[in-house]
Amino acid sequence: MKKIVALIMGISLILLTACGGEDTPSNTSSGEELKELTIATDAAFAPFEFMDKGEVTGFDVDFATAVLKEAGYKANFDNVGWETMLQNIVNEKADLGVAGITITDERKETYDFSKPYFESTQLILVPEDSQISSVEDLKDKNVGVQISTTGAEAAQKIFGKNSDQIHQYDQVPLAIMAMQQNDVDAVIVDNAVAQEYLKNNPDAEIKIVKDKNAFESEYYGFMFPKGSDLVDEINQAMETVMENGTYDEIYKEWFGQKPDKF
Ligand code: LYS
Repeated sequence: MKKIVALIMGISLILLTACGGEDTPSNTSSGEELKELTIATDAAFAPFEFMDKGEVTGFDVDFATAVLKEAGYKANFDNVGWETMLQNIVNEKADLGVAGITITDERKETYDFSKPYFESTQLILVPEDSQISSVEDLKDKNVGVQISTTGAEAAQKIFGKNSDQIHQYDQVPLAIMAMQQNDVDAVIVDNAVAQEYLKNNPDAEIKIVKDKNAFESEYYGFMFPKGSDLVDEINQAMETVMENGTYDEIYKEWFGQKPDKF
């Protein structure tokens, strides 16, 4: 009799363990390490991603970490720089890219994107004493942009694709520095990044020129290798994080107010 009881208990235990295992995805079961995803980024784009005491930090970092956690993954940010990021996603050296990346039709030919999570637009930074007050005024000027960005595309629309009036830099801060050294007359850059730069550098003697008619709305998304299995599950998790108040909290932390949209 005892043997039978022991046998039944043993079988129940095996069944219980097996069922438990089925219910919980392997990357979220408690006590186990979460599976890590490599997120390539360009940490010179405050407030979205920048280096602080040797760590990649910013709105994107907090948001992507929350989304990945919701999906049962751990985020490992790899600050490889903008162009290497674009390559690493194609070569699948990174699972995804998060770097204030605008979703564009052209990029969709090479990459998959998550849902949009942030609305942006381009604007113009100029020295405080500049006479430039619209895109029209840029026509005979030199502008700085970050290479391979939507800011660079906007400049190409103004000046023509191979115009030598467009000066391309690896990072946004380098373009701004070039303007401060009078190498270029203006910088075209994403609005929130320009605003953050002015906030952090109140003595930089730079001002913002907005030209609403010239620049369209853009939307940031996470960028994946084409065909990545992760897109659906990350999108689901993103939806949850955007609806359950976590997005609003992170937004408020970095932008000091609630988001109007999203
Ligand atoms: N949002 C722009 C783009 O996707 C600029 C991103 C630059 C990031 N460092 O092209």
